[in-house]
Amino acid sequence: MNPETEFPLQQVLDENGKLVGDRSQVTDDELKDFYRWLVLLRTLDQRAWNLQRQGRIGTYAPFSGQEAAQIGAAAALNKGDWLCPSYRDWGALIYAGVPLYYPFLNAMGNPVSGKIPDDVNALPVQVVIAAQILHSVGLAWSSKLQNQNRVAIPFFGDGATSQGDFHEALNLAAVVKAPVVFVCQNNQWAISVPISRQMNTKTIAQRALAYDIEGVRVDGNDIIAMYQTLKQMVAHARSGAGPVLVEAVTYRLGAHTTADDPTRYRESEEAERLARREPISRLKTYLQEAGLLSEEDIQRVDEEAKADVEDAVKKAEQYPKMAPESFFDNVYETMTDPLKKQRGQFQASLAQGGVTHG
Ligand SMILES: Cc1ncc(C[n+]2csc(CCOP(=O)(O)OP(=O)(O)O)c2C)c(N)n1
Ligand SMILES: [Mg+2]
Repeated sequence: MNPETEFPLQQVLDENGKLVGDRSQVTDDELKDFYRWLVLLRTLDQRAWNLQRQGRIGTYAPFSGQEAAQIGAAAALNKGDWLCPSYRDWGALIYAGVPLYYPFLNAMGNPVSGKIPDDVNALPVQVVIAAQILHSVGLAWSSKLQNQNRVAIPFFGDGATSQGDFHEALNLAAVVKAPVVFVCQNNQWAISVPISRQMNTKTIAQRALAYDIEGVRVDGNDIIAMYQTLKQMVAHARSGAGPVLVEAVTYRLGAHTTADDPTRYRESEEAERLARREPISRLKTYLQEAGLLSEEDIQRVDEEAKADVEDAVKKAEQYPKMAPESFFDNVYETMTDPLKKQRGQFQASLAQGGVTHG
């Protein structure tokens, strides 16, 4: 088996913004809307990085470069379908209807950022690598048993495919034909570990063979390929034909988190070469050359994105701060005695000024 011919990279828009495939399943208006979303999310992500550097938020995991993979997949779902994100998937969550200020609130340690609006079917962001992949199978399987016809998409990274949870989830979903579209964003790195040291297979998509399910490899920086392929794969899962494994090939443009320095383990040659494949510039070039995006449009989209993000920063910063002792409150439904004792001790140390608010 040659994985590169069995699982060829699906691409419609190449890295220079040239159309190299069929785009009949996406309208001009949808593409213009995708451009607006890509810019909004990039603006948000860069603002979050700066806020952390200014000491206004805590640790944050940037997703610049991965916006198309997230939006393309989220856009292929229907209202009522499930999203099961990792810590790097704010793009998908916001596209699905989670407020723009949630990532900031999350990086301020405020658990309200885990309270998903009632009209959005999504789980809070998961930090335990690969855990949400199992949860997505449970959600999809229960939806199938209740004839709700809901598809679930778990988002996870290349590193997550080395966890047992990933394999258990694919196996179970294949056995019960749960309507799950597993979306792996292969951003080439798991913190400082490159995929070459993480797996023996040439592709992630080929792992679908082991579970006898559909597998597909997509250029995750090409929003047209992502959206069109995901539409097909979501329809496949919804039809009862079984789950799908999608490998979205992308690149983490920045650091793993604000606590990381990728220059210590990544060649600048690689970073510069792969940055040229990022999703926004190619869509922008295509739209401009097709006469669908003027200079005024570009400026307006930029300005609106900045204004929306500033509004989100304000909302997050005006949000009532959490009391530090509230850390203890959401661990169990009913607080255990040892936890009550620890909470009391903690409050006492706060009163003595041992720990400061903020
Ligand atoms: C079960 C578990 N093991 C280890 C970690 C520490 N950890 C946090 S992020 C990460 C790398 C994940 O890489 P990948 O799945 O490729 O996702 P990416 O961060 O690239 O989006 C690891 C090992 C964790 N959070 N959970
Ligand atoms: Mg990764």
